[in-house]
Amino acid sequence: GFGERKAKAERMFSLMDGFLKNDPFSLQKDILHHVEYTMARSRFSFDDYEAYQALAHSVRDRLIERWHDTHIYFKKTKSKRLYFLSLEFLMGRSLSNSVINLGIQDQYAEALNQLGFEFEVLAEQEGDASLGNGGLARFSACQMDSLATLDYPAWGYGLRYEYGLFRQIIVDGFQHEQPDYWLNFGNPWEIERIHVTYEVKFNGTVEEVDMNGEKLKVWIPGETVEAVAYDNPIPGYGTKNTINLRLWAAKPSNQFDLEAYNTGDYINSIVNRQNTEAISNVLYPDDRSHQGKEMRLKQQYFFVSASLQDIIRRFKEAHNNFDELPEQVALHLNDTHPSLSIAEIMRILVDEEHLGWSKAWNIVNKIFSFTTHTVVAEGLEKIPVDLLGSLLPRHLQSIRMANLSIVCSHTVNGVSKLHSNTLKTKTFKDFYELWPEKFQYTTNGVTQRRWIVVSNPSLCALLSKWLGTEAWIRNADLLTGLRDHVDNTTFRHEWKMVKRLNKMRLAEYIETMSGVKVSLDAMFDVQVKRIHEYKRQLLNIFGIIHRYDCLKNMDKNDRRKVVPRVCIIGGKAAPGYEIAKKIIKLCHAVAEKVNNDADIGDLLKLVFIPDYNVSVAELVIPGADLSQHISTAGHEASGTGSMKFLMNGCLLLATADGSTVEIIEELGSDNLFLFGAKVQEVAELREKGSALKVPLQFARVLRMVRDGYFGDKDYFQSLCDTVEVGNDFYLLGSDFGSYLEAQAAADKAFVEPDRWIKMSILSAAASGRFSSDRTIREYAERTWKIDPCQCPF
Ligand code: Z15
Repeated sequence: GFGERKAKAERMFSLMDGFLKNDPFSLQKDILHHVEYTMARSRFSFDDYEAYQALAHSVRDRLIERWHDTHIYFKKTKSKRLYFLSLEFLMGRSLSNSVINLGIQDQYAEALNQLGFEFEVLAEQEGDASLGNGGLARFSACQMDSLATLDYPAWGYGLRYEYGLFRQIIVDGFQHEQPDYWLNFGNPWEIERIHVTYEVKFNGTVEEVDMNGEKLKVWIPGETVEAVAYDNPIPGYGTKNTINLRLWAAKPSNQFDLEAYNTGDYINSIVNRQNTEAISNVLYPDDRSHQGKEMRLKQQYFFVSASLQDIIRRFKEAHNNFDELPEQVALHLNDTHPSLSIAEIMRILVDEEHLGWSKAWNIVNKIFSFTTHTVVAEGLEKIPVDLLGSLLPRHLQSIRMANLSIVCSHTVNGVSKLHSNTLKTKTFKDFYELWPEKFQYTTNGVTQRRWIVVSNPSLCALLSKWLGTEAWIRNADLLTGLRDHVDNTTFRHEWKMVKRLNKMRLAEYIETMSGVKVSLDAMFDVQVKRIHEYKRQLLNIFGIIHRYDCLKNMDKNDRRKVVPRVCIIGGKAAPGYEIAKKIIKLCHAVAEKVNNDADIGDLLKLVFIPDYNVSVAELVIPGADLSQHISTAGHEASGTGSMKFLMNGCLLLATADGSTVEIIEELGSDNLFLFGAKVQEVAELREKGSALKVPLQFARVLRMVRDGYFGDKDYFQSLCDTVEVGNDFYLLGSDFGSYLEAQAAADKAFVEPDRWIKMSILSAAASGRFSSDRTIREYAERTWKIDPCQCPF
């Protein structure tokens, strides 16, 4: 009875000694407890890595408490939930972020000091969780942070790849890919749910069976795989709410292949069982186009099926009428990758819940929203009919993933204003004419918790000091308050010192990574992002070659007026993307020449930062003076890197593409360096073909590369072909002149430190709108129709 249960609950609570305490002494006790009993190391002898693990486990315990309470509360209040479905999440490291969001950073620092450790040193022991490729995946991670912080009852669903995005190593200037077996040393941030499992079916046939006179379609699968849940708590900042990111791993199913056993083929049947685990083994490393890959389709369906079974089970625990589904559940498709969800939920409602097609269809039409992150129609996923037909015989109805998503979603979101216009007028023009009301846009954002508080502690302190509050950490709009102090010389001096400190951190990293010594007085000019032709890293490198060429031809007197530059480039190329790999090699070839030219010295350095990932970004972005976002107009759907640089007081050199257009609206075009063709000019320029005007300097740089000035003459010819007049799809040649002008304008501004710092402050002050908190609030109110639900303390 009730009394018995209450007594039991009280006893449990007293055994737990209440909830975990966060004073430094309790933290120390817990850390040592984990050294001894979790790590099974002696408390008298453990190294930094073991200390990190024990520390992480003590944080995990605290996360689990809040995560439990949050979910009990969500359940109790029966609030409508958002399920965010994404095949990629780039979470990066968790330790600092968790401790900051839990609000116990200082206590931990003190606890560790007394044990003879430094928090920052232990934090460096953590590897990145790289379960994604680029912008889309990091944007998913930022959105999870904002969903938790804003108290939305949300769940993330994804795949627990055993191999994350490859590690990039550079050998002789060439990219090599190494497997990222990230779970090798254990992962304290996940909770294995051995009892949360679902069977996922593949292949086989569809048969019609007669059920009491009614003909039913039944899928007889050829193969069954088990999905096991791994939960990753996501803590909000300044709230108790801690939401869940549930990632699925594939395990062999317990449905034995009886036939194989009976025929005595025991060993082979075990080997076959093991093969099923391969489904969640590896993340596909292209951040576009996975056309026609069977394993990729298997991953997508495995993910979708497990997630939906879980979602429907949870719904049915509290409801018995599917008409209530749209009031209780919002399903968000992050790009087309999870769009099989639509066909799968129809299958569940029709085949398993027997709702009938039209009733099911009506429900399904009210629950999905879809965000597309791409511009070009060719980038959209298509699945060959025969592949889908054999793998999922009951789902074969539509195979253009975007079409499926648009038809069945109530909202189709673009990721910036410009992107949305492209969707309406080009990519999905026909659909837009049919259903104009479906098409919306919600401009991307990034979380200031990760991109200022975690990655730039000195700027964080400075902001709080001058704004007189820490409230900007939950409300980035308050950053506009920095404008009030822009004329204050003390403030400007402190701002400059913060930038210098971060440049120092970065310079040290560069020296250890590449052996190149850089001057802190130089302008740090950074372009870090995936390598793509449309992002035009080649334009940047050509600009550097031009700069080098000018320096070589300059007399000593003129050289004294030149602003020294450290050009920093970083990013991964998809393993099969030949041209992108050649761009990386060219960057190294130019660096080799320039950096070893004693005559040039500190006036110009070029460094390639290998293995660009979230934790490297945390180091690089705060240390940048200038950053480049130079895609051909109309090709970058949004771009989120620019927002991180903006927040960190870094000036932008950019084209009017994606989110830059909106950054200009906030910042004013005087406070950044804008260049290049506008989106409406691009088509016309392309039509000109070989009649297109290209500056002489461009032709000269191209000639230098072709003639072998940087070595590897033959290897670079095909790269040069891609930008030859008449073939220059991304318009490097025609934008080169205005690119050089923008670079000259940046040089000019840099020699007026006061002006530069003002621009830097105004950049950070304009970044509030690009917080993912704003993005998430817009989605929640307009698209998902969900309300905050704060778990009381
Ligand atoms: C990806 O990272 C993006 C788009 C895609 O279609 C795929 Cl498959 C991967 C990026 C966009 O290129 C970028 O402009 C945008 O900011 C980001 O998604 C987040 O929306």
